[in-house]
Amino acid sequence: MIHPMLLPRPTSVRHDDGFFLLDDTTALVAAAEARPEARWLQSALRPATGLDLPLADRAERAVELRLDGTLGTEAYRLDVTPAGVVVTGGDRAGVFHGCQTLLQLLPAEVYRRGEASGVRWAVPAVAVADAPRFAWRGAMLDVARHFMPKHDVLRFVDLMAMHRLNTLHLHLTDDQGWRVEIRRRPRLTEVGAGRRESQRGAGPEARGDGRPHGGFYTQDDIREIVAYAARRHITVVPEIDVPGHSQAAIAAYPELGVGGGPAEVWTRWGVNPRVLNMEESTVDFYRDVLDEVMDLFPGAVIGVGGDECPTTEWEKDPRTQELMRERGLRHAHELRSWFVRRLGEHVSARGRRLFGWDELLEDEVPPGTVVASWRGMTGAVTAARRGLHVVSCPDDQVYLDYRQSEDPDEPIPVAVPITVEKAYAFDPVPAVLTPDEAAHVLGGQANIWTEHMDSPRTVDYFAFPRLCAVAEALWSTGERRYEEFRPRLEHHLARLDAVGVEYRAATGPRPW
Ligand code: TNX
Repeated sequence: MIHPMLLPRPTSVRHDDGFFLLDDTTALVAAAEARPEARWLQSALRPATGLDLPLADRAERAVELRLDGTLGTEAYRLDVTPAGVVVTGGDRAGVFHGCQTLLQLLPAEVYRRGEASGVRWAVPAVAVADAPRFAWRGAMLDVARHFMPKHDVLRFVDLMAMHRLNTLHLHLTDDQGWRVEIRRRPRLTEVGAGRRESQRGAGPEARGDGRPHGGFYTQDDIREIVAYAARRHITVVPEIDVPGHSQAAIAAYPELGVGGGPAEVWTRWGVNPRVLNMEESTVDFYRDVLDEVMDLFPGAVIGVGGDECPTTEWEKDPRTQELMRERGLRHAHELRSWFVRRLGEHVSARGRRLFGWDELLEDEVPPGTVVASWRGMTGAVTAARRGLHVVSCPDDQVYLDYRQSEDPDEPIPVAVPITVEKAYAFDPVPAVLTPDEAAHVLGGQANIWTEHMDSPRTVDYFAFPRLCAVAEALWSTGERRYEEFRPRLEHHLARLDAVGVEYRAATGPRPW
């Protein structure tokens, strides 16, 4: 019997005798509703196996895709016998996850994009029953600090799907770049998508990378990414970060800044003192932006950031003080929640929910807001107790920009080490919550901040294999033991090798 070494680990796996051989007599039989998943499976299997798996109404030797609503959201069963393969999904997403598990049962060569010769495409006989622990299983990509070309985003989406992750949070704007075309405000990308060479500042926080950089997604690019992800049952959550982290927008439209003075797209890292001004016209500007964003991203949740917003500029600015008096606000930080609330009204008027970082909890937040707890898990506790939905992404466990070991050769040694083992121990539900409170935790996500990742190669190195560990923490139920996970991960790395993922090897940093 071949142990299938599935990752993330399914709820249950029964191993039977024998195997099913995929060959040129095998056909695909799919419920009408699951045709898109059937076509996806065909295209996933074809390059390496050279097999077409034609769609048929019935067949002697078939891979069959069925739907059974009693199984539940995203759940599936996978039954392999020598006579055939049946994938039964609780919904289309469940069918898709079952197909991903089917791929993992095949030799790792199945992930290659060219025909692999001399491989027998034998699927071991098993009965898998599986369902996710959490509904929000995410990864955040910061495409603002360093742009990730569309082609590489699509590849990342495929890697997410392979790990049964279902939410891609795109951090689309920051001080250092605006990455999404907004038709009514073209300068956001004409000016805001590029940054010039930095004058290196003092101290590590103040340093940029000293190189000009740019790039953005056209609206067609975004539609393509969203559709490509949807095909893989991944929702893309956009984030337009306000009212801090906004210098790229201010560079494009100086009237958005406090005092209205000129700015350039920021060339340094760290927390920027520049913030948006709190005029009504700024609310109008961002409503227009969010209108286009909501047209592009059909998901239920729309991110507005809200993190790391210094109040010093507001405190020093007479016009802002006047606005505060008019609005009956006593402390400058209340302006941030005022602004976020205004945008929240706009977002909820279109039936969407606001999504933001845990700083939002420092003031009242609109009901229905989804809070990302990043400064450890205290935000998760506070939000859940206030009845808000939570996505856990504590920096000390799932910030994949943090270094992976204490090894002095670790390239780009940011912050504290987060090993694979540490990432694997991630639990999105704080232990102190009651079951009722815990029900507010939608799930979690790993955050990939890219100040120090200027290429998709580097993102591979930081994301993998830690993202494999996080994916299992978000998908699998039951006890998690690292000693049990480790051999499965070792086996799984052969799949990543076949895809061509430049993960960090257990033997240490690569010599670059
Ligand atoms: C904090 S997490 C940030 C980001 C940085 C990150 C670096 C959050 C909401 N803000 O702007 O990129 O730390 O680890």
